[in-house]
Amino acid sequence: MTTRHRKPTLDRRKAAAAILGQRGDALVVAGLGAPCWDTAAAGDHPLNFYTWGGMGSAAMIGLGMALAQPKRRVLVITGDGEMLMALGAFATIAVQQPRNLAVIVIDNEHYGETGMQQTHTRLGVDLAGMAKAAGFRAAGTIYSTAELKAWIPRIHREPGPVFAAVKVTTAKAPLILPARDGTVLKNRFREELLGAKAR
Ligand SMILES: Cc1ncc(C[n+]2csc(CCOP(=O)(O)OP(=O)(O)O)c2C)c(N)n1
Ligand SMILES: [Mg+2]
Repeated sequence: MTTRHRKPTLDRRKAAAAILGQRGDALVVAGLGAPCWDTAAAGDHPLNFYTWGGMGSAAMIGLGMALAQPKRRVLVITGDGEMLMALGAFATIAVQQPRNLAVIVIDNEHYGETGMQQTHTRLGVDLAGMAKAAGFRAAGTIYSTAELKAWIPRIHREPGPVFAAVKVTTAKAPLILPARDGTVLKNRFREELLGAKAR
């Protein structure tokens, strides 16, 4: 745990849009709930894989994609509650060392979607420290716009696995919902990525 705890000030929508605005041809996995809405709000895209309600799966889906598509950057954008539920993913990702994977946690220090119960990151649990200790090549916690600006090129280009926790406020953002049908989302993603091979 970290003893120093700064108050989050960043806006989740602006942070997600700043990161995704430079996604290039990356494959994006959005963790359940609000990170899905953040990702949709930044612009729907056939290469967005929205997990909708599947808690604890985002980083592992991202790892699978990164291993299957080693030439493509894979970004996982998820929540602190979702990541805390899947801490074993840090170890598995560290063992696999995917150069093309970045995991980004939109860390509002709460389970926002279910009523703003505080999570352990609110109490000092340091996700970036855990990722680094597991064996990620780079990991950091972002509190300011300047830090975010410095991290964005690292998220997109630094050899992974890269981890970043973006500390954001609990301000409510409007619901921007993507398509919900999992089969439609999967087929759209596969066709965009694999073309005729997907059929
Ligand atoms: C297995 C499982 N348990 C609980 C839930 C209910 N649930 C949906 S979103 C959520 C909170 C997610 O918190 P976080 O990942 O921090 O995202 P935030 O809404 O704060 O951005 C919970 C507990 C669920 N969908 N699946
Ligand atoms: Mg949260």
